[in-house]
Amino acid sequence: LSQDELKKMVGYKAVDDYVTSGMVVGLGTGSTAYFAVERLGQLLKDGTLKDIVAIPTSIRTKEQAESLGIPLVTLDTHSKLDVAIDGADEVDPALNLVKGGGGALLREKMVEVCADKFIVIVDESKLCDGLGPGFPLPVEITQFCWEHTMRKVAALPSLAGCEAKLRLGSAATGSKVDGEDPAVTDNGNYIVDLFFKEPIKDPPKAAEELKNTVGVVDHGLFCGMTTSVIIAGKDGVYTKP
Ligand code: DER
Repeated sequence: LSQDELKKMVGYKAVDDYVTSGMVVGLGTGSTAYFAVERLGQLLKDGTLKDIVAIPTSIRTKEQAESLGIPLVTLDTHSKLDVAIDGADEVDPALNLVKGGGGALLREKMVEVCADKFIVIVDESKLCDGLGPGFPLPVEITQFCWEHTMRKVAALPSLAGCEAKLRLGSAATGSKVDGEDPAVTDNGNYIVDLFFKEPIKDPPKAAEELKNTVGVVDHGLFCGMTTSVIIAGKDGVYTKP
């Protein structure tokens, strides 16, 4: 099975297994979440699901959902969601995540902390023993004095040894540079990607230090948020825990 077919399997399964009529559903961002949004649109169209409202986690997910006729609301009217479904860049054994490869981490976290269930959908390549080396940690920062904030972030004790790089080009393409200008998120901020040679020893501590750094809007460590991870691997689909 191709990686796209694996992503489609878990995206569809998440909607089939966790979404029922009448729910408020958070829609993630990225190439795996794309399939969950597609499945939700299908089931609404064929009448399997009714009375669903959804909250997108990025402008591009909003546009995809609108094209599928999925009724959309925002956190302003719906601060409590039944379920949110999203991908991840890395999943550690404690189900802590690195997210933000697609530049949507702030809206994703805002939505996903409000969901009764947060279902993560990944292909097996995202599983890791420790967060960091497998995918750079995105940190969303203000544009004002970004170099100052980047220096402060890189010097945080829990992030020792990281190399910080301002994300250039499109915010959505992760650390793959596709332009010379700084990437700007849906929220008008910059993103710094932190590259690690060794795993982050204490992700919750690192998350706290990042949030306490003035100039940091939010970061891609999603700790203690995951309800379940649906994983598509070569031997089929399985769920953790
Ligand atoms: O940017 C994000 O947080 C995405 O959800 C990312 O973590 C996963 O994107 P992918 O499904 O395209 O790998």
